[in-house]
Amino acid sequence: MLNKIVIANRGEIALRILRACRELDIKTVAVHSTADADLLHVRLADEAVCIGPAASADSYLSGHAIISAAEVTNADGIHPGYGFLAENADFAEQVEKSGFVFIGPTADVIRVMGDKVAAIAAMQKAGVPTVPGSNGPLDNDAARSTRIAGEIGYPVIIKAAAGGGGRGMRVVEHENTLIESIALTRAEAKSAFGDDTVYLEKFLGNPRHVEIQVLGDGEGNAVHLGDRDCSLQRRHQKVIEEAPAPLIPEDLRNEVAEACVNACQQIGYRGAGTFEFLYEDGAFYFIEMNTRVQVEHPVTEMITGVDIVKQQLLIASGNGLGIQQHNISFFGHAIECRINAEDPHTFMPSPGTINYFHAPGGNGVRVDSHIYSGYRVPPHYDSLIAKIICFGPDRDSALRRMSNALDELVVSGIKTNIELHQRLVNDSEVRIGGMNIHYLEQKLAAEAES
Ligand code: MV4
Repeated sequence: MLNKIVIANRGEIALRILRACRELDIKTVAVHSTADADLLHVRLADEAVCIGPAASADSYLSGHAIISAAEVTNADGIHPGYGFLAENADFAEQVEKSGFVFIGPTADVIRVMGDKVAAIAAMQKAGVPTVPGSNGPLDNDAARSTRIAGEIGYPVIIKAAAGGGGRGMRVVEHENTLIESIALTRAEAKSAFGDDTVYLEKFLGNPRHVEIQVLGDGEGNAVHLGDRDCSLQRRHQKVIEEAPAPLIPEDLRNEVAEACVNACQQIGYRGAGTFEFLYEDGAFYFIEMNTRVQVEHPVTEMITGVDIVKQQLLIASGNGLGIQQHNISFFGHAIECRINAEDPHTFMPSPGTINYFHAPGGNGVRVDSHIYSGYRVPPHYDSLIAKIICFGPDRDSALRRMSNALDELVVSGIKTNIELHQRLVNDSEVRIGGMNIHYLEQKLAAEAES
């Protein structure tokens, strides 16, 4: 069993990891920037090490500083959380080469999934449904690219192999702009990622974002924890997530989840992972795999009772999965609202001091947050300050609980998106469920019109 780990992250997820460690009697080392000395998990951790100045590049993204902190505190593992170095294969490799356990997949697997072309190829091989596309990189043969796009049919989308999460993509509506679009996407990919590999897919116009959560032990055993719908997003930032994804035929849901499990078994996947799909007209299309814990993991925890972060720690300790698919059952519905410190009109981050914080509570209400009355939200990082997660026996009860929880929630002194969440959970379309990835942006645009 891991004895002591470094929590290489900040905010709510650092606290979430610390809590899981407490349950498993794993000692904790908080590593933090100078701007984060007053974070809740820094106070609660067994040890704390300042690893650099406020700028992420000099602290949370400094692999050397984090590994040094593991060395001086005699830790045996490093949990990367999400963001920062969580999906950096070189970091994972350095961690393991330095003799520490990286709490996540092997560096090789992270590297494959970071290359979207390689990830898609691996999934196709394992029988996971993918988007019709070039099935490999585009070369500089214009005639070949034109033929591929023509066969797939317009519109198509050009994506950077090193991109993901919405970075480095371009939609092409017609053959007459294909070649210049490939060149532009290639140039942008080269400067953004240092890799100009691009590929092509059929562009799906109105899909939903549905993802499947998996756990693997790295030895060929894997389970799935069902799906989540994360379609309510703005500029690639998820706003509300829920589990299970509404209005999907049960047989299809199970079929795709089982394909993901197969893929994990085939690649010997270790740790928690998320298969991202687009879902349109009753079909699933794999687009990317995330090799880390996700912000939205609590909705899955609430409908399965499985503690995903605890599972990550158990797997990293070499204890295997401890659960088999037949032990996992799904009950009820859960919804998560991401509370951000942001301007409700411009969506610009709105850091500052929270003079008063009151968390909602009650049956089926979970609050994952590092904030407290008097806490100052620093301007240097992500604006996520709390996640409110509500569970109910069905979707409607979960939504009603969320509306009540949002009424109880008080965050004063800074601007937040609480009011946006209130409007959303009471929106008639949201109440029906199954919105596509454009719904929120379209609703905001319509509200701005009137
Ligand atoms: C797509 C797509 C439509 N067709 N791929 C954006 C983020 C990255 N994970 C993949 N993305 C998309 N890929 C094809 N073939 C539309 C998007 C997309 C999107 C996907 C999920 C959630 C929100 C999105 C918002 C805009 C575009």
